[in-house]
Amino acid sequence: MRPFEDSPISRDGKVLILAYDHGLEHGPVDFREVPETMDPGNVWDIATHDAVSAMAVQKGIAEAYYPSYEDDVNLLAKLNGTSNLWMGEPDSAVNWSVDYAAELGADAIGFTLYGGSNHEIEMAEEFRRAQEAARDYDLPVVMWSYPRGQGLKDDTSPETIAYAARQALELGADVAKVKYPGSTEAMSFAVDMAGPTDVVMSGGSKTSDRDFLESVKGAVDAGAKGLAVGRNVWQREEPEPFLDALEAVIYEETSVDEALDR
Ligand code: FBP
Repeated sequence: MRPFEDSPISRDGKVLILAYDHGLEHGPVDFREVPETMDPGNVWDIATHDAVSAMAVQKGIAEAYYPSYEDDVNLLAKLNGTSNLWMGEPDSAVNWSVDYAAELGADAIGFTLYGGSNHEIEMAEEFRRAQEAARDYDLPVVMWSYPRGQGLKDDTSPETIAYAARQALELGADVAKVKYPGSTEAMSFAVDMAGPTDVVMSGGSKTSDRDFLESVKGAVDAGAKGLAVGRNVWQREEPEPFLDALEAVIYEETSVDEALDR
């Protein structure tokens, strides 16, 4: 395990990963609200904010933009991903290898596992290959641990999220990125189930400043090490002041009111 205290994608043992793989995962709809975000360069600029400890992108965006940002932004190479045009059981194609990500200068590896999908077995085997290759390069591995698919009735119940966190530990991820299960108590259950694997909260669709900060605060109070977020940052007209507030809640552990007053 590679705890955040010793990780190139953390700041003081905490983390804020800015996710920007939505053009693949969701398509144009996510850029509709703030059309400037269609241009990856504008989001890389946002990632230079001090609060952001790494930027998670797919291969094409890394190839095209990382060379211009490598002095200011840590690269989290999101290896697998699938478009929303795919209508089958949840699955995710592996789009680049750990070797190639390392060659591009990646600081960490990201990989989605859809526990509960009909494709879970193949995805876990693909994760195994990526996780072991990442160990060769001493790159931390973040699992987007998202139970979904066939029989799953509630993909954010406390039991499901705790299971997702545990799956990340059992399969050798250093970090489990899980959806917020709705309360500090439920997130704390997930953190306990993850053991030595660090847990970070996944952002989700855009909500109000206060609602989102309350969830982040709930996760941090539960022992989560921070956040991996996309839409709740760059779908805001002014992401910088919101990153200031997130910085306060995550790294300084302030209250939500204090963070909003800044
Ligand atoms: P958000 O904060 O915008 O939810 O981004 C986090 C993330 O995991 C992205 O990396 C990914 O593109 C997206 O969520 C996938 O969302 P979902 O699978 O729930 O549609």
